Amino acid sequence: MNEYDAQQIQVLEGLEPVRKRPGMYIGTTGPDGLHHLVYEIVDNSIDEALAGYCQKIEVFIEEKGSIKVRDDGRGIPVAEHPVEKISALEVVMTRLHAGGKFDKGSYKVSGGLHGVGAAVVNALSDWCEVEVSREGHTHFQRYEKGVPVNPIKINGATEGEGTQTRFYPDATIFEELDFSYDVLSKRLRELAFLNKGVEISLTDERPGQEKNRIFKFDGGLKSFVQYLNKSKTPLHEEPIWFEAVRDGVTAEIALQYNDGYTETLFSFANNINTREGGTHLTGFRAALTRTINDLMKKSKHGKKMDDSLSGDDVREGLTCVVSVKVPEPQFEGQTKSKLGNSEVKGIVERLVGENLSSWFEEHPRVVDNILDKAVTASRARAAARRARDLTRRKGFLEGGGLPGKLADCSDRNPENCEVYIVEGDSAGGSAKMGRDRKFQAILPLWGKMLNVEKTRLEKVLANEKMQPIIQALGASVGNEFDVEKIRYHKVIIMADADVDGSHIRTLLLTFFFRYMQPLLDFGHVYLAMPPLFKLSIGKRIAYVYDEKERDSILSEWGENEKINIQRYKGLGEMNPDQLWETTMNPDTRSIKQVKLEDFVAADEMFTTLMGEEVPPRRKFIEDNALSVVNLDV
Ligand code: 0RA
Repeated sequence: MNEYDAQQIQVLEGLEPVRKRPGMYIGTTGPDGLHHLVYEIVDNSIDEALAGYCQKIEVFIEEKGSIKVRDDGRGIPVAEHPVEKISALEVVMTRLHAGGKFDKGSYKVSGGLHGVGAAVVNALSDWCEVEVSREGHTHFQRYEKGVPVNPIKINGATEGEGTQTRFYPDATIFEELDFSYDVLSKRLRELAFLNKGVEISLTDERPGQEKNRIFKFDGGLKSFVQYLNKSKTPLHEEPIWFEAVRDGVTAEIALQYNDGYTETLFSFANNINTREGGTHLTGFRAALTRTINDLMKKSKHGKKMDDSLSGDDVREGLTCVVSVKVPEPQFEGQTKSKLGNSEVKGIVERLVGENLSSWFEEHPRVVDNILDKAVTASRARAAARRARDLTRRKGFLEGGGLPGKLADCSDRNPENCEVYIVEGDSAGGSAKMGRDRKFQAILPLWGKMLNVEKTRLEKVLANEKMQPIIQALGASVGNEFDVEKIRYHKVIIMADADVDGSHIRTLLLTFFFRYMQPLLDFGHVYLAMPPLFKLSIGKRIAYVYDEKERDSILSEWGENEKINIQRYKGLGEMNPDQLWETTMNPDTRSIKQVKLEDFVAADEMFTTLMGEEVPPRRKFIEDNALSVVNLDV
């Protein structure tokens, strides 16, 4: 086997380092790290698929919570390793083979741990079992905490080929062992979009939770953007799509405009979501802006437009996925999710320029639609710019001044600080009096709430309700939003526990999602949880947050007629001390952190609830009305 040349046999290390410092290999031992184990195993199968030998990958959450991943690739090699004198399979499972090129002549495309993923999973598993079918037999080995418990067993004849890995994570390493079907499903769907034609299935076999899904997209990224746009109105039926290779870099890109105002752009490098962008994205954006400007100049708009279209103009209403596969990707940035390879920018820029131009040549009608949209966007922007007092805008976007109604805190370290966004002047007043002014700021909202889902950025910037929020956070907005500049690490929405409160929460979350998304990505947004009831007998007092809790306290205290039950209708009913005690004091309050786990699901939800189209909203309400138990009393 030619894989084992001298260079590749270098340092082979055991698995102790992985068990000693799991964080170094999988990031965390929390839920993210747990799910990462599955991705590592699946990545190996994806590589086999990209090499052209595997069509189908099946993932199971087994009855007792273990994971099984099965593929129909060639099977991990089982021949004896010339130096280690054990089978290649055992080397793959039990050694950190530095260099990463151990098992392939070609480079590894999918993300992961450069070929040591299986060994890392094995090291962090209570038990792990691999069964390889190749050369007419199945080859089986079991490991416990990374150590083989038997020599490889060669069993009966088999015709098929493939690899099956089962593992149960080590409870002494992970905080919890509960695999989420939704989390796995989201990533597997994404992998199926990114690797067209590969069938990836997920089956939950846990009692009471049985379900199954199969993902297979022959359209690749074209299917991905159609999926992203499914609750929107596209400007053209067929997404623009192309795939091309240059200097060893493969780029696959799909884009489709819709009639909305937001830009939805996903980028991937070697199947890893590059949330922080990078050179591939820069190259794509440059080429898109240039290509559309070239078309504009040649069009009927050419003579009438004084200025070029800006990047924002040409990306309004754009849904796009950019995926590149790079031989030696370099990941940078805070979360190592920014592609750094400088050569990629030029490569992608040229590929996109050429392919977009020729696609547009063949689709003149689509060009007209896109140009109309971009030119309208550009005019709207220009008009808004003129109408507004520029200096004022500059001041408030860059943290020059603070809004008049903000009661700021005294601490200047954003990590310690929180801002309560409060609807209504009366609740705002109680909150100002009840707070700890060292680290808690209060921003009361007033005026008519804007639904940002139906507006352009310009209108948002001019809105009297939104402006103070942008100003108070001090980190700008939209594409310029810089999460590192925020003045508070906790942004707490405090609204009543009723229908109006829900409406305000939803409007504010829509705003954060569309215009300050990193705020959600980094977990800075919270919901205050004011109590629903106050129960008391004499001096004994309990604040409770839902009906269930109320009933359990009532039965704990005994069915005593003297229990006084007060239902709070709104924040305004509480005096400052009560508000502090129940809702604001970090030692006694409970707050909910809002996190963005699934962009696609969130996007769809906001589009449905807040967007222009009424029928999907009606359907959503009809489908969900029955599960609303306590609307408002
Ligand atoms: C290296 C060489 C060969 C197969 C694989 C790796 C392989 C690894 C994994 C991990 C999960 N599934 C996999 N499928 C295949 C094949 C070498 C040959 O047959 O010549």
